[in-house]
Amino acid sequence: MRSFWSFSLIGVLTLVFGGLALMLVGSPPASADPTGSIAGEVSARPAKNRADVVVHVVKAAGSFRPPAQQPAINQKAMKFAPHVLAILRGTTVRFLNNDNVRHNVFSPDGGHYDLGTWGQGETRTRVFAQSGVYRQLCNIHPEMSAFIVVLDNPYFAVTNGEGRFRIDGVPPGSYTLRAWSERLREATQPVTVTAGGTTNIQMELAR
Ligand SMILES: [Cu+2]
Repeated sequence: MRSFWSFSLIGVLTLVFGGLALMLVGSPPASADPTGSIAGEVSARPAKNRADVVVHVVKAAGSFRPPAQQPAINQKAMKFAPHVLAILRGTTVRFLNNDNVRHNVFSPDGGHYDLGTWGQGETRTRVFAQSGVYRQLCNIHPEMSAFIVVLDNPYFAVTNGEGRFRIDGVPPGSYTLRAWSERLREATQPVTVTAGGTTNIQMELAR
């Protein structure tokens, strides 16, 4: 019995003083995230216009490298997918034909380019060195279209079907956020990003 009580006493004392010590010292510093996030929702009517909106930071300091992983635009089931692709300036985009018909890719933008016409399983690439909006069209199937939005910094996102977006890894600071849509007038909004925080944004787009 005696050993039981002394054992318990030591246990209780350890807990009490251990707890006190932790309270005094505080929790160990977590590796603080030096960047923040911007998240939110774009509203528009009709609801389908909430999707495929490019939300991006207009101007940010720094020099940025294109991603090692090259994004792709697929031509599949007679459609470009994704319909809207946002990329950092300097990024190489791969164009894939996944249909058993031949497709072409050309654009009237960027001084007009034509990547040619090719068959199933083949790929072409293009480097987008200048920022801007580039329509992607197919001269065989006039109903096909897509957009590549080339941006000066990597702080961008494309909204999902509900109009939601999230941009992570943004250095703290005050910025202008812009929303670009194929069909609606662009909108801008000031935004402040804090380290470790998420700034919530609501944007409304109109025609
Ligand atoms: Cu086509």
